[in-house]
Amino acid sequence: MAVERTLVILKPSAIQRGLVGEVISRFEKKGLVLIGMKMVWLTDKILSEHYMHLQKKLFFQRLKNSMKICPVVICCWEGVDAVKVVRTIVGVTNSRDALPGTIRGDYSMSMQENVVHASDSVEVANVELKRFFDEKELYVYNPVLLSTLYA
Ligand code: YYY
Ligand code: MG
Repeated sequence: MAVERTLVILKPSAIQRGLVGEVISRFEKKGLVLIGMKMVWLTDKILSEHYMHLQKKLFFQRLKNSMKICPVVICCWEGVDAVKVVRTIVGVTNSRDALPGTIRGDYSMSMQENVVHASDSVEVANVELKRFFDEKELYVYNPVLLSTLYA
């Protein structure tokens, strides 16, 4: 069993709509372990890196603008297969296609304003965590329920 870390950003659509607690609660209740969290106002520079894979898209600037209308909340979640588990909880990119029970499926009707970002592979998660967190902001501790959660 591989313990992984993954990056989640609660986008402006989560902050503006008061969904921060609800979204974090879903990851917590699933059994993922929160090892880092902070509120940040993102800049065009970091967003250009973060969305580099979309730089040729017509919506690139619009997407970046939407990510800096207000601060966001950035989290690091840890757990066995955390990258895949978090993506499953989040749902597919277009919220109108996302299944009920997923965050995007339950809370959004939009492609762009789809509430959360989540890393899409272990490799990407490692790059994204380095981009948004200093190593000292990620905590190593012993969650007492862990042996029960993964029994
Ligand atoms: O990883 P994920 O967020 O599900 O999708 P990406 O393909 O990485 O795109 C990042 C981000 O860009 C997406 O969450 C919404 C936005 N976006 C968009 O506004 N319009 C598209 N046609 C595709 C993506
Ligand atoms: Mg992506």
